[in-house]
Amino acid sequence: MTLRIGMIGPGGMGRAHIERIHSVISGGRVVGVSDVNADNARAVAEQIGGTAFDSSTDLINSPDIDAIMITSHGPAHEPDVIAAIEAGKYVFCEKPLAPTAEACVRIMEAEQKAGRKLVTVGFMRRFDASYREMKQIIDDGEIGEPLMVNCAHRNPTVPEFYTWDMAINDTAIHEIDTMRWLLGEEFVSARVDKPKKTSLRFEHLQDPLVLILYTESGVRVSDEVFVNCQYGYDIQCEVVAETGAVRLSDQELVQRADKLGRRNRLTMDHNQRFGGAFVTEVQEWITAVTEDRHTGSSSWDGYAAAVVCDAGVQALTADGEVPISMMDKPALYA
Ligand code: NAD
Ligand code: ISE
Repeated sequence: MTLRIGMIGPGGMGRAHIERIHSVISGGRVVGVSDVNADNARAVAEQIGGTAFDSSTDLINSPDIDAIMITSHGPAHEPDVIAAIEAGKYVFCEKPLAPTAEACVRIMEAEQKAGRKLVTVGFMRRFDASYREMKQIIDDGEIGEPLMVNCAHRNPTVPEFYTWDMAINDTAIHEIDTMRWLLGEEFVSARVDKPKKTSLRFEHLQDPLVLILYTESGVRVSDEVFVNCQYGYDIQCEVVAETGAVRLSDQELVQRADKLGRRNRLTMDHNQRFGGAFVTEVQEWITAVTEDRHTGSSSWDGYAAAVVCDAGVQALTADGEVPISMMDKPALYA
């Protein structure tokens, strides 16, 4: 059986997912699209030989669509995720699940009413081979208890529509989710340190910044977010533990040696850096949906990340630590 996928918002991320699904991933095909930009929906539908739906509601409720992928902008996710749940269809939603914790709570309420987990949030780093090996080393107790984690999330540049809060709820959200998963703990406080700003940024941004988070057991996570670093898409992570440390290795498979020295190429965007993780993530989702089971990050993970983001955004304009408190986890997500 080929899973018939309907995609809402086939922009940059959506088209990259379509390319993967139609080339290296098996078991699924994007057969319908919708977009607020109807011209875009028509163009993508023509490329894939599928249907351009007039609205996301029509796409979600179509009997010709088995499962939904949402790759529109974060603020647009909530109504479509809820409509997919109400239609009883599995839905893969790109991060963030929704821009605020309250919106994520509404999504969890809809899912609890449906009585089963239908929502997968696109936190792809959980599927990255390097992060997975790092987690295995920690979980096996090979380096003792983690004490500190130092992360860096650098992008070459960001467009002018990237607002000041997006450093946290669009960019750092990746480390927030990955660290919850890697350490198996929730965060209890957030602080933002604001170093000297790069001159190569839009005026409205604090760039770079450092988000400092503490977990329940006291692990300190620092996340340097620098989205106008110019030189590459550079993702770093080192876990310092009681008897050892483990860090992500560099990004490319080969190292060149020549008159200029020993060096490797740097990736320039998320699709290059996390191409393998995206393939594994979407393949696992298609396989799971075909077998009528949930996989990947849940709405609870989307909510937990949003709570930390809300505190981080607050910390951007406040001095000192902002406490983080989460609701009790509903039984559906236990
Ligand atoms: P984009 O602007 O390239 O594409 C978004 C598309 O959604 C556009 O075609 C736009 O017209 C459409 N759209 C907007 N509002 C809509 C609505 N209400 N209904 C239907 N369509 C709508 O943006 P993008 O870079 O592809 O980002 C899309 C999503 O993917 C975001 O949630 C973003 O955070 C996420 N993303 C994830 C990663 C990652 O590393 N996992 C990387 C980039 C983007
Ligand atoms: C973008 O939305 C992503 O998710 C990328 O992975 C991240 O690096 C970038 O900062 C975000 O804007």
